[in-house]
Amino acid sequence: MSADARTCPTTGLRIYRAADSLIQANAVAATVALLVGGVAAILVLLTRWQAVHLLDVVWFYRILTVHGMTMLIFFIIFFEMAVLYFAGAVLLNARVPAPKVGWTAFALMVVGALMVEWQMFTGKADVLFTSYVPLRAEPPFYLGVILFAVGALTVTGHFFAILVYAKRERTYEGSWPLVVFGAVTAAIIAAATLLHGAAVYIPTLLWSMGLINIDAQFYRLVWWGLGHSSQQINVAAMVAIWYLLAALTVGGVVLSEKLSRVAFGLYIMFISMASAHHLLVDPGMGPSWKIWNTSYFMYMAVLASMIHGFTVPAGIEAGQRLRGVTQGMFGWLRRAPWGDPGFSSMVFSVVVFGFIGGITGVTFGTEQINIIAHNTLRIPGHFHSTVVSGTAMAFMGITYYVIPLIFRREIAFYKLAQIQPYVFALGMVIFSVAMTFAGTFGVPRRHWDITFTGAPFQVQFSPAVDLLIGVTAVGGLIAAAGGGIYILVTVVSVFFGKKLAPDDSGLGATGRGLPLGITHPPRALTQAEQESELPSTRLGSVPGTMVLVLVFLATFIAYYFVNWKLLSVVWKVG
Ligand code: HEM
Ligand SMILES: [Cu+2]
Repeated sequence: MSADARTCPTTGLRIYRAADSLIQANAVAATVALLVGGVAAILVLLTRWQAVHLLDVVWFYRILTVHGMTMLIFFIIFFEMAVLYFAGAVLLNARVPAPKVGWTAFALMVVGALMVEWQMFTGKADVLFTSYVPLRAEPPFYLGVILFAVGALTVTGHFFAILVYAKRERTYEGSWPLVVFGAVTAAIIAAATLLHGAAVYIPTLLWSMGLINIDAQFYRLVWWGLGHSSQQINVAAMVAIWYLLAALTVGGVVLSEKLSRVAFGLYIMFISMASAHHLLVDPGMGPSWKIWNTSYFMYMAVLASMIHGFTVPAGIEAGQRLRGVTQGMFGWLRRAPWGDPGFSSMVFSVVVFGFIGGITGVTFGTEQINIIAHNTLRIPGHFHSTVVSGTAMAFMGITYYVIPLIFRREIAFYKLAQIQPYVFALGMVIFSVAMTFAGTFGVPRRHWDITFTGAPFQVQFSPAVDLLIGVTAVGGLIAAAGGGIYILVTVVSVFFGKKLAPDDSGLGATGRGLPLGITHPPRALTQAEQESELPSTRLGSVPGTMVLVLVFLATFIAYYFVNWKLLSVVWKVG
């Protein structure tokens, strides 16, 4: 083996130095973004908490713009770039064909992000995350977004090149592992999404320079081709990490490769039409367009998430049972490694994403119900349980494996790391549920002052709203504490953590700052167990998961029904 690669002592994978350092750079950039976006989150939260009302009106919208851009674009996408290098180069033992291209792309993304931050903080881009035309930012804002997107598109292309090289050089046997397949899904959607990005941001740049006109409805349509589809990149990346963490922490099995692959394929085919749920109150689109696009085939993408939401826990249950953890209906859950932050993060990510994010998303995206949810706090309530409790939480979980496996460091403050997922998930659940309820009482999103001081009209919310906003704030602060612990642990581990010896897998070591999946990796399945794996795909052999699925469906039906009921009250029918 050449000197520019090492063999991972834990997984036996061959890892090239360029892959190592590109993953590290992107992960560090993501963490810096998380810190900036997190501070902004606290400021926005303390302003929306009417009892504190921290920022003035200008800075509220400015910092809200910073929060949305820095979290949803910079934090999430930098992390996804690391995931692509990991899934391509590390999991397939492959070389990074053009490290220089990788670094150029990284530089473009950093420069683009800095330009955007600079414009936002100097008050030249108070346009919020969606930058809806005719709200206008200065040209460098749009240029920064474009540079960032070109960098991300380059990494996506590079990822495909890694796949081609890996195949040509036969660095792996058989077909891609499911995690790689998931990353490929994310990358395909990313390519399509980033092209939408070009289609909207290049004209908008020209518009902000005064060169052309842009129609507001055109902007919204194309922008959501970017804005919604990019959420599906996040979902695909998150699901790939679910499978990876399930395998690393408890030896979760893949019940049916085919089913899981088909589910990933459904994302690619049916996601872009779901963008329509952002345009449901727009006057420019007709009712049949709206109903068609937010029903029928859109549910295929929902179906895909529900398939993964079944196969991931079922794979964990089957894996546990095959390894002898067979007690009762839920022994596989009770005896799971709850002290492994990779495991707990993954479980919370699955549960909160499914139960809160998924159910509210399908409900609010229904053409008829949308009218009572649109632009209320129900919307940020919904997406903080998808992209934050789901995707960001999964990213946090995989970090506890990336630190030892890629950065080759022990995890600092391991006890804190172990409670981190609990703090973050608990805070986020309180935050997003309370926010959603406040929205149900009609409280608007993106609103600086819901007491409407000095307004020519009176608006009186239900007295419950004060309480709900207070609970939202407390939940948000708990979540922020969880985010703070994550940043502390990762930064200290990466820069000051105890180095692992090159050949040290941590096997058998105890009491050290490493997750259980590394010190005590799940035992490989024996030949006999592998052969008995087939029958385990029969649904009856995962009874615990079946019960959980039924609870999920019941919750889903109840919430959906209640919302139609609420709608009928608004309409004064029934
Ligand atoms: C502790 C963590 C977080 C807290 C406390 C928090 C809090 C908030 C609050 C209070 C708002 C304003 C809602 C409104 O007034 O309409 C908001 C908006 C938003 N947040 Fe977060 N957030 C957190 C993490 C995140 C993360 C990790 C992401 C993305 C990955 C994210 C993405 C967004 C976006 C996209 C918006 C909407 C911005 C807009 O309306 O333009 N947040 N957040
Ligand atoms: Cu959407």
